[in-house]
Amino acid sequence: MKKVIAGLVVIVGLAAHQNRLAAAPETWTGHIGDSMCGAKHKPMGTMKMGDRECTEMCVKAGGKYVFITGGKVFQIADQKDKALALHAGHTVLLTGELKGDTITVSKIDMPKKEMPKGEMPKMDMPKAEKK
Ligand SMILES: [Cu+2]
Repeated sequence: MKKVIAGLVVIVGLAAHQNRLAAAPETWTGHIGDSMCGAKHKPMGTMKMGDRECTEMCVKAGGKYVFITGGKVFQIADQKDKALALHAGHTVLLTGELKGDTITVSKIDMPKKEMPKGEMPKMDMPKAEKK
């Protein structure tokens, strides 16, 4: 019996070791923010902004997109990923590889259950002509 347990410990230990070596993609739930505000958007004077507006503004002002999960801020390797602008300020499911504190993103998804109706992209309705 002791031998069996010892064997199991070795196998589990090896598996854990291999996991650490392989840079396997992981998926986190968090939100796309900006490097200027970090984990929390600071109110700018009297302006009231949502997370999305704040993230967009900060990035325009020279900030970088970051991924925030569990109060931790991670850098995003590819700043030109169009999904970042699309999901700025949103809660997302982000898949990628983490190295140090930088994530190389492979996929960004919206968690379906958290998609409020108000977040649907607005469509440009043709305006009724005034007569
Ligand atoms: Cu901001």
